[in-house]
Amino acid sequence: MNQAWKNIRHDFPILGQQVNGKPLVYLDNAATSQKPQCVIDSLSHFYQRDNANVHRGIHALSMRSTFAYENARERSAKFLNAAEPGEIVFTAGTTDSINLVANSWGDQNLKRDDIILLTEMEHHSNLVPWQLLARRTGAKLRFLPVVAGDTGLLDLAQLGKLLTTEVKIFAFTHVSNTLGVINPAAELCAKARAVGAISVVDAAQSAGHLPLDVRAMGCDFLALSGHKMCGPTGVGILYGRKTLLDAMPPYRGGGSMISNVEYFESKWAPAPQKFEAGTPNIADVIGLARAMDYLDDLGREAIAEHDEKLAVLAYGRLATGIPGIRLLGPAHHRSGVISFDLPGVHAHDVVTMADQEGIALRGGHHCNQPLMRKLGLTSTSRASFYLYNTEEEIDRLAATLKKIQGFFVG
Ligand code: 7TS
Repeated sequence: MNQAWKNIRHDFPILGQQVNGKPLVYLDNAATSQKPQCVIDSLSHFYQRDNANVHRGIHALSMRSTFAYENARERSAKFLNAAEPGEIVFTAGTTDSINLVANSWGDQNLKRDDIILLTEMEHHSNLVPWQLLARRTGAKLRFLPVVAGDTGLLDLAQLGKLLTTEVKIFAFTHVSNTLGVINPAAELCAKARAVGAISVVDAAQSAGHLPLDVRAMGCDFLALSGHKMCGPTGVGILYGRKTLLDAMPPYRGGGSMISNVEYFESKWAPAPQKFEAGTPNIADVIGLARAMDYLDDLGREAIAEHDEKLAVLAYGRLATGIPGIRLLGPAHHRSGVISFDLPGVHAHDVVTMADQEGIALRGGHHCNQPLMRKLGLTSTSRASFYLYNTEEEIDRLAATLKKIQGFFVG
């Protein structure tokens, strides 16, 4: 770990507070991460010095904001190792990115009885847009199962049977927001390509946690949200292979996405502008690029190691320290998301009592309702770690869960 890690908690002003009279332990990072001061500063600096609309003015402020916005695109291409900045479309987040692919590529390329292959562990964001596409086109959905039990691993042995030539899209999550499992993205993308399907990777839970290289992964599309990787809310990225983006129709119409407009028809600007209608989220795009610098200064390998170390430690401590607890996901080789069921205690009670101790958890179905049903659950409690969490916080989590169990179950 390099020098940048030394005072890492001081980079996040929000972490210094007390909640319910106790020092805050923020373990809801899978929902959204906290923001370092440098990202907060980049937003206020933009509004204090450079604020102007992009791609239209020739005055100094407009040129500055256009420069910063397009620099952020270059920064994002480097962050993902895309072949060129033109493969980066700025969106409102993962949900928006997936809807863009489903509506644009999906409507143009899918026909009745084609198959959209998903997995049983998809977040509703990577399920409902495909259901809507299937309804519009007559295509069908198919699901790669999760193996029986609680390891959360995909049943890869079924892939050969499910990934047939009728499959046109294989969309899957890189990291599950409920199970914490890391899926073998490169292998899945290669298998999709072998049958002529496009691959769509939901990287909401992996961007900012694991090193990401879209060319090594071999994906056709990849979606991420800025707010889960130390960046602002309301901004995200759709990475798309340039040849695919070039051939796709626009998803939304408006200013900035055209090359020429007549009363009855228009011509589109090239990608990625074709997909960025209207005034974009300029400040937050710039803030997201600052978050990428922050993460790369720490080192994404080091972040992944830190997440996994905490998750494995927490898994072991809860498995041995809390009798009867049901832990989801693998014990090792996992991300920093740990969901659990404490028999006899509703997840909302766990979260409410943990909050009394200053600990922020999430309880519910985590936008994973079909997976919950498959696991025979309606909800779980979830602790999710990120770069500023510590082993002492895991001690507090374990002690608090013990107390909660004692209170409800005796
Ligand atoms: N995909 C996955 C795997 C996610 O975990 C989430 C958000 C999304 C997509 C949607 O991201 P958005 O930024 O467009 O909303 N997951 C969660 C969660 O687990 N708790 O709150 C949000």
